[in-house]
Amino acid sequence: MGERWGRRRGGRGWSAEGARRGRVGAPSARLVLTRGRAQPIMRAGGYLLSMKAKVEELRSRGLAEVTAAADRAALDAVRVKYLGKKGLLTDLLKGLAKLPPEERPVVGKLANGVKTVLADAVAARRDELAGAAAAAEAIDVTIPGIAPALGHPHPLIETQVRLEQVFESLGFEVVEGPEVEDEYHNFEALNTPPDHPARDEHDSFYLGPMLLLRTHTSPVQIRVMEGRQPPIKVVATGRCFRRDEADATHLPVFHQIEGLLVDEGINFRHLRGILDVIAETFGGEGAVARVRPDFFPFTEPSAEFAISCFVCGGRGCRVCTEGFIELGGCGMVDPAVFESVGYDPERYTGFAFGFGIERIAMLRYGITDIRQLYDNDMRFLAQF
Ligand code: 2NL
Repeated sequence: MGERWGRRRGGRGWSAEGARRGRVGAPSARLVLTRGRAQPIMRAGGYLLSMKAKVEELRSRGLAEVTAAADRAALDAVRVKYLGKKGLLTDLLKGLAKLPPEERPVVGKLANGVKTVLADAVAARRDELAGAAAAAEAIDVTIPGIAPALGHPHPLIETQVRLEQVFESLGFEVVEGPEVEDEYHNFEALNTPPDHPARDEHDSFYLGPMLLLRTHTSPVQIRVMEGRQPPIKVVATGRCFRRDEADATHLPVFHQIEGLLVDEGINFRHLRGILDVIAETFGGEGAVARVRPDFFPFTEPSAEFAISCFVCGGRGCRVCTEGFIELGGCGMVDPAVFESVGYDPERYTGFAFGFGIERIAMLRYGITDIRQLYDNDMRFLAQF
């Protein structure tokens, strides 16, 4: 602003500083006194000064209003107000006619400069507002995401799938069957006579005179044998139902996994071999199966089987009974069962075994109450 704008007929130049001080119109007394033709200079100089002051004021007010414009509409109003056809700067330029001709270029140049400055400021503010609007709409990819609560398989089903994988790796095919069964497939074909306690209404869920919820997965094996000839090597898994009072180790609903292998020349040692593999799967290398005599209507001989404890390795601990964990039952398929499915019991022999999946899941995860597997309490299930 220290720049000189122009000179008046051999007189002293007007500094910007002087112009600003003379905003209200009157030049300083000193100036008046030092000039010979006081009056005309006063008039012309006063008008020039006031014009310069006006331009300067328009500049500073205009800039302030541009900066204050909060949106495009407000900014446009400011632009029209100052730079429009009937705007303040245009008005002022029209007033140039009142100036002596030699002074017009000074104020004209000044006014045009302010016009440019304001136009530039409007453009800059427009960009700024556009940028702000874009930023407000833009997606901030650096904001941390909200992780959706992902589920996972229920520990019981996960255990079932793991068991199925173990048996698939041993060459067994996984099969399924209906949960609603007829008495024939659930009992009769399995050599279970009508006076057997399991067939009592108090022990099974009957849906009709001959229809019930399956009490084990064995009827699935019957259906497989009805449909094809040996060799048979399958495992049936699924939900079974018995009229049990619920407690820490019993529920009216439970899951079973049951294996069946039928071919010529199959004997009890083949069964023992598979049971040892099951023991090693849970207990690691060196773990063994133990079999003790038992009774099932559909196997002869029958046995209960246990595996050496995978916690203490057989020395005895809280989890096991004298170093062994009792798992389920097994045996050689009773010839009467083969007869009911049309297999020649003279030609074919086979073994079967079955155990509860809940028990395996409880051992696996240290669950002490079977009911927790059915409560569907997310605080419990989310742990697995
Ligand atoms: C147990 C015992 C067992 C079987 C299931 C079976 C099936 C057919 C023929 C002969 Cl088709 N047997 N299955 C045999 C012995 C025991 O399950 O305690 N399960 C939880």
